[in-house]
Amino acid sequence: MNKKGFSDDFLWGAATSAYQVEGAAFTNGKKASQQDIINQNNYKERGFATAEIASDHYHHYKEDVALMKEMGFSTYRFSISWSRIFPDGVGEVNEEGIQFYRNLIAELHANNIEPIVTLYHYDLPWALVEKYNGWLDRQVVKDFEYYARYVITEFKDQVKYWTTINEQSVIVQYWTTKNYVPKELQSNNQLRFQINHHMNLAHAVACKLVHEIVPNGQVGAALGYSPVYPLSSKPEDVMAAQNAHDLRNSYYLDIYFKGEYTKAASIYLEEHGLAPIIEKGDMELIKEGYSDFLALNYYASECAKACPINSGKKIRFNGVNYSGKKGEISGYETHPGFYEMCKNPNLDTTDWDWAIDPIGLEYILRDIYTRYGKPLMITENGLGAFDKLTVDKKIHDDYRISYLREHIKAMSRAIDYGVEMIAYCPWSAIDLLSTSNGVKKRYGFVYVDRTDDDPKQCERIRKDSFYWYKKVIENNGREL
Ligand code: BGP
Repeated sequence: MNKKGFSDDFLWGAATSAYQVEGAAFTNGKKASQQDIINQNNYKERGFATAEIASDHYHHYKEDVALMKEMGFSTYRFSISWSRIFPDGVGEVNEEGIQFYRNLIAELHANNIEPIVTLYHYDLPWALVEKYNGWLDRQVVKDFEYYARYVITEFKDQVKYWTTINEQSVIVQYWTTKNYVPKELQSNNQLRFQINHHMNLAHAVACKLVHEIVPNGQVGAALGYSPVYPLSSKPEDVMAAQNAHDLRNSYYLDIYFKGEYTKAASIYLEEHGLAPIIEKGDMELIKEGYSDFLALNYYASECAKACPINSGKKIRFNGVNYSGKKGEISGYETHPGFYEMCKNPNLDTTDWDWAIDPIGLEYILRDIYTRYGKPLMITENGLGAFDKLTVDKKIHDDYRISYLREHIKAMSRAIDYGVEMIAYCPWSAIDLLSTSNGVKKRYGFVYVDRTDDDPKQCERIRKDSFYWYKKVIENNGREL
């Protein structure tokens, strides 16, 4: 086969998100985001680090950009903290807050690193949660527009690539950790899809703003995406996998690229009282906010089997492994009569039960490109692991190298079959706070020396994967 390989302008980099890496949560005018509050609770309940210091990137950004430069990055995907810029969600801009991003973006450009900016990565200003329960209220779309217009205008000449909202599908699944939801509302599953609908409106607004304000701007959502395989070739399992695919994947992609909700998934939601309330004009707005590309966050594939309507099971959404001991996942998403998620017996997993499946990446790139025909970028992909710092200050993370190597190979095979790829940004540039497992679950090329209890000095130490990735970038993915 004719190997195309990575184009000369292919962007190599890595990703982070504001609340997971920056720290300085209450510094220079920034007020709390909902993640500051959620993570304070995580610390109390599970001993996971708070977001207060995280990796202290706010104070180390120059050093961090220098490390990215050393690895040869041509891009860096990060998010902007809304409450650093508008501490109360709307109103007066916090000059010191916006200055941080001016400095960061200038530093990136000075090092020839193209920024890919995410407008929203789980961290809604706490003020808006207090005011009207955040994403539960349609007012949030207006306030998001206020924030997004400011940021997009500010950086219109410095930022070409914008991603709107990080992982709507994951927000629906894990809605009480990605969002602050008052206890009394947590059993109302319809609200998951209502929040998602408000996010679809916000996404469309941001797409329109980029098209209107940024010369040659490119915009798309960053979607958490896993292919769903049937547990067996029994037709009922295959049908269940299709149902899961419709509700977990197409339900988002069809909005971004066709401006409509997937039929079968919508009917299932309506029949179970879970469908969002859609107001007049909403679908027109969603159609107008078209995407130029799709950013994909891929970690694992998923598996589904049939779940008969009379199985006696109840609807449930997520399962989490908090311990990092294989097999301790708390359960699987279940929709009686539609599908039930389950473990794939053919794949090994990470310590947190995420199936390791490079072919799954090739599969989704091929499938999505065939169905929607838009360029794709990877804005997350990586292996969460317990890294060990040796006495001579080394981290021998060969397991991470082998995970990334196989996924880059998979992406390259997809390119050989004609998929248009813009960028590869694995998770994460440096170690940072996990969304659900504290700081001991690490993803970075750079070790940040801290524990859940003790932030120490957050010293940066290059891992073996750092040197490996540097070589990959140097030879543009030809030698892995
Ligand atoms: C994605 C999120 C990231 C990131 C990653 C790893 O869902 O966009 O913010 O954290 O997953 O997940 P975790 O931190 O739970 O291991």
